[in-house]
Amino acid sequence: MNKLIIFSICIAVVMAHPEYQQQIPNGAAVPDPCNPGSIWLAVGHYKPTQHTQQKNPFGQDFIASGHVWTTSLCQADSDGDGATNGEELGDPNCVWTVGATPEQNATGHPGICNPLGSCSMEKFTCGCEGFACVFGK
Ligand SMILES: [Ca+2]
Repeated sequence: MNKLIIFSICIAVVMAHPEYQQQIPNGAAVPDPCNPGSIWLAVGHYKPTQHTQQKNPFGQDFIASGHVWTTSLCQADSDGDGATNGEELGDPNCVWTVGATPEQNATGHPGICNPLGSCSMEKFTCGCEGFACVFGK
């Protein structure tokens, strides 16, 4: 039983859903707020390169929109830092469509408060694991 659980966790951890990167503007070029100059590949998750069970607020909103970049998802501020998802992902006018070149580069992470720790609603800290990402260490 434990081997099955560990196996399942391993499968979940290695998946970063690269197909979803193509569904949002600059999905493969979102800056990593924990490591300036690096890219956060798993944009809906709390780990930069890994699928995690706990989605960040943008990941939750992305699911709610059916994994589609809609005007309402673009205009939302999922992480509550004052910048819309579109502004952070380089689509400030919410005109991007799949396959198009975004108007601008991504300037922030839509699911992690910028600057880090400035949003009272989010308890994320760099390097957090599991539920610590949601509830704080
Ligand atoms: Ca935001």
